[in-house]
Amino acid sequence: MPTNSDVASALHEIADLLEIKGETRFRITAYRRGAEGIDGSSRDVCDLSEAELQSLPGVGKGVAARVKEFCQSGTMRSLEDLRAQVPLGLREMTRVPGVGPKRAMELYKAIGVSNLDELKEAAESKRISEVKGFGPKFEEQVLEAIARGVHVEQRTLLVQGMTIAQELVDVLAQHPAIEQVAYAGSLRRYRETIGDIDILVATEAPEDVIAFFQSLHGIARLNVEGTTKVSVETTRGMQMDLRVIEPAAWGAALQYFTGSQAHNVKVRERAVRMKLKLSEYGLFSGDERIASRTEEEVYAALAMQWIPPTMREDKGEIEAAIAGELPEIVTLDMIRGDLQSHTTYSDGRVSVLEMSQAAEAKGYEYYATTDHGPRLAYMKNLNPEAIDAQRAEVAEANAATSIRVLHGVELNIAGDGSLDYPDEVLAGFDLCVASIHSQFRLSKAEQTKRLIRAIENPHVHVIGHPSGRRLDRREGIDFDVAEVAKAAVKHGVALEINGHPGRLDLRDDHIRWAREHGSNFVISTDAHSVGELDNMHFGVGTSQRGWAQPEMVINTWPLERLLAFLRKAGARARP
Ligand code: DGT
Ligand code: CA
Ligand code: CA
Ligand code: ZN
Repeated sequence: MPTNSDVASALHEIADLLEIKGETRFRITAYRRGAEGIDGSSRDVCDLSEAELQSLPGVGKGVAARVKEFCQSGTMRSLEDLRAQVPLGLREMTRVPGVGPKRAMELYKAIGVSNLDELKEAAESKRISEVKGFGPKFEEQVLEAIARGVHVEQRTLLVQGMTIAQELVDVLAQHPAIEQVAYAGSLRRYRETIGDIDILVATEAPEDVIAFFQSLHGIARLNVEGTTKVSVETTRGMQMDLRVIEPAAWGAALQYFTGSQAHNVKVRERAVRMKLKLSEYGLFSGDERIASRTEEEVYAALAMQWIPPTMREDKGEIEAAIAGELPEIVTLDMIRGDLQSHTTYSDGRVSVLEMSQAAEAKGYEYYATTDHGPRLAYMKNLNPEAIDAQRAEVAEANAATSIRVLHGVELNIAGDGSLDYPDEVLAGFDLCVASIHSQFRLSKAEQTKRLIRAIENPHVHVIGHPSGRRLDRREGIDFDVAEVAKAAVKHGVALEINGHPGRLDLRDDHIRWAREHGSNFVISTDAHSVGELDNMHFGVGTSQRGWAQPEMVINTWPLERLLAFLRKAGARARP
């Protein structure tokens, strides 16, 4: 059965193709919004009825019908028709500055130019200037752009790359000739965005494996180099590098292709100083391979601790690993509860009870609802009249589950640092998260002051997604991380590491700075649906990139200790 991301990909592809065909913005947007709604659905859309589909945000009647068709047949007539009408290379042509979807289609119709190579050749042989509406100047522009390299760096959100990579890894793992398979590169390092997907396969039968790649679906273009490297472009325009290696070199290859490049350079320098040579094939002493099977073996042979992939950025981890002083980092199994999430009292999809049961099913000890306070007036929020009703539902959820359900709130920090409710109302919540959702353009000094004022409120426990950035939409606020961290320590407030894949906020470097000032953290999903509770690993990965230690992260603590923190009882023990 197609996954939600398969369905969303197909809809995005329709939108891409319509754009090239010069269809109306309205139709294109309808497909894109539909794709986003489906991507964000917590349930498998192929299990939904057409009516249920249409209740997803952005999904209208037309899109719903196409989704049904896709779920039943594995494709959509309209997509197949469009694919037949629009050669794939045209999409690549649209990336040339000055060409765009409309002109690409015009050139295709007039002189049959259907990819970048043909475009270049047509410009060189001056055939483009013969087409009505195009001149020699345009030809020059095109050649210049191609010479500069058209591929403007396009980075993809970690979550999108991971979904695709994980699906492929799962498929490859089933292949009898494949002994090991994993994704590597920036994806394995949990970078917030990735340039491409790197997948590593260990096999004794590279030809079989490469033939298998070639038979896979969703591949637009594939380039095989010998028996070790396959570059792939997926139909959605994502780049993928597949490396095929012998099982005996697995650890060395995984270490090499995980990177980062800066990390690798430094590790290799250490090898050289030890009179060894490190490559993707292994660690060698002269001609003798002394380590290669596992990463652990390779690092051990270099007399250093194994370094978690998320820390491999050459930001001090190599020196620490040599000294045997890598800090302990947080892993998913250490997380005892999720402390930011939304229910139907604001913009969440399901009830307090359903979210609580889902948190219980994840094995958590505690869980908090934190619906939006009333200052977020443009959407449904927790207005003062609803607080008591929700508190009663929280009590019911406590009775109905074995976990501790906390009644929290996500407050909005106004430009001056004030919050949604008066102090006596705030005092009634178990947990107050305060976040910035507006006024992103104030000066650094004003933003810092605003955050610190919220921190100074005696009822605030957590600053939610402190920078307010959205990776796909807007930069976060500029603020003084050190000053905010110091104030947070002083007032017993934790800084959130928000695991929503569009946020990942605090970001890695900020965590690292805040940590130096003794800050506490909380890793939360900010889930708006049951499915989004699964995003915890993105927060954990980000916390690892920032070297946050379990001791610093309040939701690795047992319930009693967390409750003491929430009561702001005394000084918090920190090493
Ligand atoms: P990305 O794809 O831009 O998000 O970043 P990465 O780190 O995934 O980079 P990528 O895909 O170019 O290469 C994957 C890893 O392979 C990289 O982290 C380190 C290794 N690697 C690739 N090319 C080189 C190279 O020329 N020198 C070194 N030292 N390592 C390389
Ligand atoms: Ca990569
Ligand atoms: Ca790559
Ligand atoms: Zn928020």
